[in-house]
Amino acid sequence: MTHTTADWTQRFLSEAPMQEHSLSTSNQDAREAIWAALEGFERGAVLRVVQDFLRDGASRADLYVDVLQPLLYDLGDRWERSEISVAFEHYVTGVMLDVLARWSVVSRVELTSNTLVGACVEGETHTLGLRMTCDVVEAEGWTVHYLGADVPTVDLLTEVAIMRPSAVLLSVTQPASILKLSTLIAALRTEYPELAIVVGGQAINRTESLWRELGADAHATDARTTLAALRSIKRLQRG
Ligand code: B12
Repeated sequence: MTHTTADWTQRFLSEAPMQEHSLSTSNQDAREAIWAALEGFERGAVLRVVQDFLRDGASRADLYVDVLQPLLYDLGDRWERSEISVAFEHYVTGVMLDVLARWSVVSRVELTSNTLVGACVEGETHTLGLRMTCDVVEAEGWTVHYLGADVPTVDLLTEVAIMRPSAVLLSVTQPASILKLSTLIAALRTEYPELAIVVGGQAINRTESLWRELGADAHATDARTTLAALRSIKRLQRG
């Protein structure tokens, strides 16, 4: 059956989100403190809250999934309700990219033989979630090549031949990008049958079986569960 972008959008809207975020008190405190600092344009205060949160024993996956992710979802809801400007959303994005860059650590564990390429599909500029997943996997000893936003399908196909990853992480936030993802997966399957393909992002998260229908090998709803998704793929266990 051939799907159009309108089909995917309609299906996205008819599904309830699969993931609800329950915030523990410390997560909620951190999130509120970060939000207050952002509203006061105090980038340094944001970095200090993050530093304290991690020093108190939280992992980067905790920071990403339990604090920053819900804060960013909330930011989007506020933008949709016209409570904040696009300029303020850009400011928050800039501070978040700074947080990610500062706490992105080189792996403390032994390198595995696995290499990963992470990319947002063509037309998709929401990079923060992909960046978080790539960071968490890299910290577990994978070699990660993060390509970021809006990677043209044809260029990704070329780059896979050069980088020779064992897996790709493909991110889609908007339902309008699912058609591109579907085309990309089909092309990767044809050219690189051994390549493991893991998909994620909000456009995929709403619908339990969508990743299978699209022909991916696995799906993870957030950065914390991405490594488990990769480990579930038998081809990679041999690597
Ligand atoms: C920041 C932001 C932007 C920034 C992005 C900057 C950047 N460098 O990322 C900019 C300004 C570019 C932007 C643009 C747009 N945006 Co915007 N944006 C957001 C916002 C506020 C936050 C996004 C974010 O970082 N979320 C937090 C991350 C951590 O969550 P996540 O992406 O879900 O990632 C987690 C998981 O999904 C998973 N994951 C993600 N990727 C992958 C991949 C793999 C392989 C795996 C395993 C897991 C995985 O792990 C991640 C970490 O746990 C969201 C609100 C929201 N609900 O997210 C709106 C939002 C996504 N944007 C929206 C819209 C409408 C747009 C625009 C169309 C606006 C416009 N008119 O121009 C454009 C689209 C541009 C494009 N072509 O892509 C809508 C999308 C609605 C929809 N259903 O399509 C949202 C939901 C806002 C809203 N409430 O309406 N946006």
